[in-house]
Amino acid sequence: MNEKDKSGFVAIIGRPNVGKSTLMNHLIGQKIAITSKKPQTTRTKIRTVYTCERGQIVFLDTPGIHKAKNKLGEYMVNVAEHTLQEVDLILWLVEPSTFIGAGERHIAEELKENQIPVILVINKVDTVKKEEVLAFIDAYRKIYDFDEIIPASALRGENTDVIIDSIFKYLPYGPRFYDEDTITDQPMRQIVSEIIREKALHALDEEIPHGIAVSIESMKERPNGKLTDIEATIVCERDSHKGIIIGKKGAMLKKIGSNARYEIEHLLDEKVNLKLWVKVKKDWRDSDFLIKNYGYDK
Ligand code: GDP
Ligand code: K
Ligand code: MG
Repeated sequence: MNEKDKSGFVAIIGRPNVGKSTLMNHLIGQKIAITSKKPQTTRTKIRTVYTCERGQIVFLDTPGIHKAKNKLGEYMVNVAEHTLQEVDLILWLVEPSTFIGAGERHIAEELKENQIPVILVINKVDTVKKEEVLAFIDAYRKIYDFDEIIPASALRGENTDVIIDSIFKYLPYGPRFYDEDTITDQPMRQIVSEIIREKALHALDEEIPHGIAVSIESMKERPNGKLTDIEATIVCERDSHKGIIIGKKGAMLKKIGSNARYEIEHLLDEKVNLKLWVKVKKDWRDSDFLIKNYGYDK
């Protein structure tokens, strides 16, 4: 350890779909958190690690803070609010707009409860005119006394280096928490299940909303170290959904499987034999037991 190393925890918060996972993936340089156009894609707290010569940043990507509609929603809000109490800094992402909704005001009120520094990132500035950005900054200044406000584009990597520089200003001096080549402490099984879920969400488009989960039944590398066998189940809420997920002559499931396999092979850097099943579990989103069973309990 270098005496001048800084290390700390940073929570990324913000409404669903503002680009939290995209930003974290960009900063870490490898795909960990899944992203999609559907809100609430991120259900669990994902911890990723950024290491450089200045020290180490541990990012916690939280599910969005919003009003819960069911048990899964409640669980996601809990994770988000919990995270805020255990970090050195909060990175709050918003859309480029002068309209500040009830959701944003709710987050601002939550943040006033503690002393943790807050950096506001106005993301997706690639979608607006440069001269508009000052107005967004002014609007947000009125609801909270931010330590910094940074306009950025997570998708294009614009100003993301400024975000890293600013984060280090607020981290305490201290040793690193993880090895320098660690990028996540999320178990590989969980990452694999998130990849399958992402591919399913993409392939199914708008047909099936949030009612799917993926459980990994087994994941085992063959003794030759060149192939991993994975068996996974996609869980949905209705028989009709099961039909859609399987598709005509199994075409949909095949597409989900081959897209997922391609990405998992890339991640594991070896061949993958992926077997997918589909199961119906009615109302799993309202069952504490099933939510825990599918790995959403931390
Ligand atoms: P999260 O729910 O906050 O984690 O949001 P995601 O990272 O899943 O992103 C939601 C959508 O916004 C995805 O389609 C992203 O590609 C898109 N997105 C994220 N960042 C940017 C950005 O800087 N510019 C633009 N144009 N799109 C973005
Ligand atoms: K999303
Ligand atoms: Mg996300």
